[in-house]
Amino acid sequence: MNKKEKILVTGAAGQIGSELTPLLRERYGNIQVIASDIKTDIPSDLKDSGPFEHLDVLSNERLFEVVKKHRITLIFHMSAILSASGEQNPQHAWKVNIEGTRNILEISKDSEVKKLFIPSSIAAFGPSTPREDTPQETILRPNTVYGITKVAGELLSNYYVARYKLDVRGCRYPGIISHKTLPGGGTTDYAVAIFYEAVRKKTYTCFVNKETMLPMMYMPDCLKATLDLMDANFKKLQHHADFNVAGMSFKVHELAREIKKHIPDFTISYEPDYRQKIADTWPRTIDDSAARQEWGWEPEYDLSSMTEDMLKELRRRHQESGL
Ligand code: AKB
Repeated sequence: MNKKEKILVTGAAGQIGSELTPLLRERYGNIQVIASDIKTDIPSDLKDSGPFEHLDVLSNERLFEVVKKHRITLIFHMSAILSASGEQNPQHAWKVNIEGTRNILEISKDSEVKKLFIPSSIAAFGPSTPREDTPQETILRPNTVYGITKVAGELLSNYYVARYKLDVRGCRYPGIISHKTLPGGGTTDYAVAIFYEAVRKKTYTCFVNKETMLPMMYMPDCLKATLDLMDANFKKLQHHADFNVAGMSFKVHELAREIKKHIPDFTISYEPDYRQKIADTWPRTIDDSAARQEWGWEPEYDLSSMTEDMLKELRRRHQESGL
């Protein structure tokens, strides 16, 4: 990505957008990076550090206006409805994830936008997918509406690469663990909530059972994966919008044990709800050899280093201002 790019981030106030946007501003200059979100209560660090546009990706006119006004050349399309929220309102998830993504692709095809990042998710897999070391090329038959929209998003993005020569890239994010902005509406949210509650109350009631094991990634690795993939040489890519990427995998009781090393009186209990069924259809571990071979992907954090850093950051925030 070169320094002259004009970059639009959708969903900039979300879990990933709120950390990706400042990083892009640091790299490319504040003025070059336009943050956008459908939300109106935007944290001041995001709103005051560069341009901000209120944007609903379902409004084609508004999207067109923003892309034209700023002469956008590159888009990170981070807005989406996640798995658990998707099951609460499937029609809305379909609309935002399918129509929103199609709007972004269409506007890009007809404007100066040359390159896009459109994330997929481990939710693209389903109950008939092999759950251990889930291969890059495998069965994609998810049974959540979120997963269905992610498979469609991957296929549509790859279609725009082949048909319109748009440079669309994306990876299948695992659960993302971070301490700046809470995730909203995901099945993997327990792996973030557990840290907040451990610091706040030293106890957590988990909505999936103790044996649940899912692929996860710490935010610094998520940002690295996103930017490394965007920086990769297009000619070296055989895949485009559907890369498997792995960080770490752990069972919930293993995460609790790791937290206990730092907070010895931490306790956990389990009250599985509808999200258990979703988690049970997703991989336990991921084979990300295509990402490693095609663009040199390598994660830095494991369970122990992630836990240490999360607790350090959350304790600092807890002491400064509460969580
Ligand atoms: C979710 O749990 O829905 C997301 C995801 C894995 O895409 N975090």
